[in-house]
Amino acid sequence: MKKTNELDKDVQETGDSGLSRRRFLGATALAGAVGAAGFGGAVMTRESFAAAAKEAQNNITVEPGELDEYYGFWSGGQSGEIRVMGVPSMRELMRIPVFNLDGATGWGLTNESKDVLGHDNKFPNGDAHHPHISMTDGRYDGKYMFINDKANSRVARIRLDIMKCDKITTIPNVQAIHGLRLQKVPKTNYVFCNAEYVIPHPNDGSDFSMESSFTMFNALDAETMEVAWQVIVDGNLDNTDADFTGKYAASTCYNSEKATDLAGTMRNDRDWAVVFNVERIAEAVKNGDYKTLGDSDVPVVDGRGKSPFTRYIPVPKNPHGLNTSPDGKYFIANGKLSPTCTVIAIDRLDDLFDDKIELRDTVVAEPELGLGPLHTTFDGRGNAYTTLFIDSQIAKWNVEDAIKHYNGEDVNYLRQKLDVHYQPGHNHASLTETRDADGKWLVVLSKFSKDRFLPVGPLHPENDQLIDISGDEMKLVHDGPAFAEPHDCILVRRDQIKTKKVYTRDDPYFASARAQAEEDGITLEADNKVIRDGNKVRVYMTSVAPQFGTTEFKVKQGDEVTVYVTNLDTIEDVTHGFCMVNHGVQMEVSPQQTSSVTFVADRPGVHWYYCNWFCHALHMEMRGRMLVEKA
Ligand code: K7E
Ligand code: CUA
Ligand code: CA
Repeated sequence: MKKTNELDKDVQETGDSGLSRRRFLGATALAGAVGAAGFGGAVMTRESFAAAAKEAQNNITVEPGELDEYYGFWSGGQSGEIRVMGVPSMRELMRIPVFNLDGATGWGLTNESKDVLGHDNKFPNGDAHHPHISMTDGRYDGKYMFINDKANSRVARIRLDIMKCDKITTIPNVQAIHGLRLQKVPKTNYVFCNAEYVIPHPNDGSDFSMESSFTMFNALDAETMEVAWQVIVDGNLDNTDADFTGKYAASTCYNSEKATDLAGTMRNDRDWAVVFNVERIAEAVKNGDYKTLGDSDVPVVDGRGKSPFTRYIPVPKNPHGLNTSPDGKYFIANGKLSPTCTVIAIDRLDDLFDDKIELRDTVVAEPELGLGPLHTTFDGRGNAYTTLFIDSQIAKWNVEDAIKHYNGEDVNYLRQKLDVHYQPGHNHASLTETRDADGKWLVVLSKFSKDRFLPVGPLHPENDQLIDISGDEMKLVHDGPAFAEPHDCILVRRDQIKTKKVYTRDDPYFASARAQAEEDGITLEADNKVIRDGNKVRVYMTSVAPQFGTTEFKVKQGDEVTVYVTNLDTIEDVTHGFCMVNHGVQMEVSPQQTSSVTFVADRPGVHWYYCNWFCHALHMEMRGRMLVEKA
């Protein structure tokens, strides 16, 4: 086995003209390469990385009491959550439960979270991949974050002022929402998301054939979180991104074969980058030129074959990531089973849709970069950074030079390759998906960490690596272990996020508690009262450190009890909790917040409740008793 840097020379020498043996990979080659190249020939030593880190231009040390320059938002993968990081310190600042259950905050237990998740939600899991923040004119506006759930075909929205999830929508008639990106211009009106798997329509067990199967590209209204429209496509859909005109979005398709088996998905040497004409789709929907599927009333247009809505640009091979350059010029499809990325000129798409040029005429470069290109990110200075999953490297390359090379000029577009540890999936440079791409930091989310951390049993953490890209050379400066499984992350300047430090009492997050209180004649901010309503009992209490407003209440065995706690503390950081011992009930009540939780008092006797968020020197004493009379 050659060292990876020798192989890179092969790639450069072979260029675009000849098909090297590495040009296309079959399943066997892929598996072999992960085993050998991936885990074998590290070029830099641990010491040389340490030395490079010391020379990095950007200071990664954030002293105690100092604040990070960037927020990082990490998806939690199959953990179903979002993590808020500080960059460059790589400190985890917060977790935002979304599709998962979270006992600390009571997410999935409280009525407020059930208002979002659905009171009949059956799913305790999620698979969150792609967090993205709303934009105005191609710049983060700090209002919302959106994230997909591949596991249960949902899309969630997070309010960034309180960093809580406030809406979740299930996408109808599809399976597995994967790629998710936002309209950038004029602002994020649409959330674009790909459904990955093809399923029969109707999927009611009457027909399992591929002929009646398809998947769809979906757009949600970012404000209402209703599904605005769906587009039926050929093949399947993987990742997506939008352009900087507001007109186009594009998605990768790795299964143009519509195969149900692994070998079948690799039959074609080229699959597609599917371009969506958002303008035309929206126009057709506005004109009532659509159909609906099954019980859903979401407008559906047919983008299969030669339609006005889509174009299928052939790109090699089982492509994965789809990334828009921050100058707005290019869509880049990452080859995965081909060592190439395909650069598509966005300013040629008008002509493509008007049938003035051929599909491949939109391709302006197809640089060979190395094995297993998955995702590409940008520094705003014309350079692109592509993860090479199999080579365990980041390839830094210059887009305009790659275009010159494609046009036959003798230029080297590759700038540098840096080893990462190991098997990188996504990478993301600071502000790279916006006009503000500033080329300071690059985060690489490595899927394997094997020898980088103290061993913790057979399940290993991921390795999130931080790279200084501000100079000519990439410099690895930090390893950060992460639990399953950040697929993607974004970096946002800290001044672009404005959060509340305490809730305001009119916050819609607890609107349903307020509505119930009004119906019961209760003032949440003052009253400590028990309301009986048949076998439903509503206990309203306030909290001020270190006391609950109600320290004892009496119910009957079998009563359905709802406890509302309103935290009257106004001081930043004085969060209380409410836990009913032996009842599986626990929740967060932050300053000026109302939280509520419902449970059945199924056992007679004395049941203590307590504050489970350390709030005061007398926090242990912040408690009370529920007295349950025998039925
Ligand atoms: Cu893991 Cu963006 Cu879901 Cu690539 S995706 S790695
Ligand atoms: Cu209130 Cu602890
Ligand atoms: Ca394929």
